[in-house]
Amino acid sequence: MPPIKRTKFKLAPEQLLEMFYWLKLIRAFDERLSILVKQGRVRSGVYTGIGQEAIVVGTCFGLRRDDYICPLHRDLGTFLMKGVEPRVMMSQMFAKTTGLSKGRDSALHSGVNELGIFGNTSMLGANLPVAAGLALTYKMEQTDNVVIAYFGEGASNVGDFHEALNFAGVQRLPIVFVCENNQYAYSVPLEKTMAIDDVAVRAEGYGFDGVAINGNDVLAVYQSTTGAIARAREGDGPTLIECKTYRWHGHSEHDKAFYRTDEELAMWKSRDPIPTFTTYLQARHVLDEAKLKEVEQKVTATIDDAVDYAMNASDPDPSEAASDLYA
Ligand SMILES: Cc1ncc(C[n+]2csc(CCOP(=O)(O)OP(=O)(O)O)c2C)c(N)n1
Repeated sequence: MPPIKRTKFKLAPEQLLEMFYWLKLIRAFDERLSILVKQGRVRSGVYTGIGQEAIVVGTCFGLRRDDYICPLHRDLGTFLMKGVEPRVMMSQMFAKTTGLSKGRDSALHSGVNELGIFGNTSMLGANLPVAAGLALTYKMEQTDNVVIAYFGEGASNVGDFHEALNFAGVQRLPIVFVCENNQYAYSVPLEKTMAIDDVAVRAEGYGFDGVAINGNDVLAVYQSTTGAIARAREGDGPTLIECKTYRWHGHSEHDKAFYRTDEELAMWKSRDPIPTFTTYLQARHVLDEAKLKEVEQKVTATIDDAVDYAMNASDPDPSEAASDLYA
């Protein structure tokens, strides 16, 4: 695999703190959802990304509002970072009228055109050719926008993935493929689905660079994505970034994940992206006890407010089930 040139970047203290806020907010959002599922209060299927937040924050941080993302079932945090209000996102999980789809879908398939969020379908990998199509539009319209397309290592084994990468490579499309390699596709460990160690090497077969990085290091993710986005904006085509990570919970909140060991989970929890980044911020004197408390209070207040708002919002009226439909 050809080495991708190291991208230089500089983030101001306020930007580092903003990244920290997002990591904490996205973690808290998922943790609260997990509790609400156990209390039987959430109607949607819930697929938390706890442990994977550095990928969401590192990839979305350098995006513009008019860039497009094509998220996965596990990427609720990308919606928040792209500008969906926590209240609206929580309402979506409660299937309330104040949610993105006004209570009409299982929470994971809504998009927001104005914010550049594509509504994914359930079929694994199916978002990738659509993402390539969006990138083709940008190329044809000669804008400098980019698309970020997310997928799991499991999805990288389906045909759609290979077609999308091939097309993006041939057309030199402004797209960044982000693989969230969390070691399992549902209950299946990656060694049972792939005969290679790194998904990143697949990019070479389609004529562009792939890189495998520590997906639990928010700055490493940001660095790779910043370089990939800059190349895409300049017309230099796609990049594949494979972020090695781990999901702490089961595939979804109903999955107890008996297929993995406590030792394995403990090993990955010791690589939690948040304390690592906290230590870095403290060492750089960007974060002190008072600021940490401030961020934590803001996060808790935001989540409390979102849950209150969603729980008190109205349910959809069955008579409106067929409104807003178009062909
Ligand atoms: C084409 C297709 N096959 C199977 C499924 C059922 N399914 C949903 S999620 C999932 C596992 C996904 O694993 P991965 O792509 O690694 O993403 P992760 O959930 O680990 O983030 C499976 C098998 C599906 N939705 N679509």
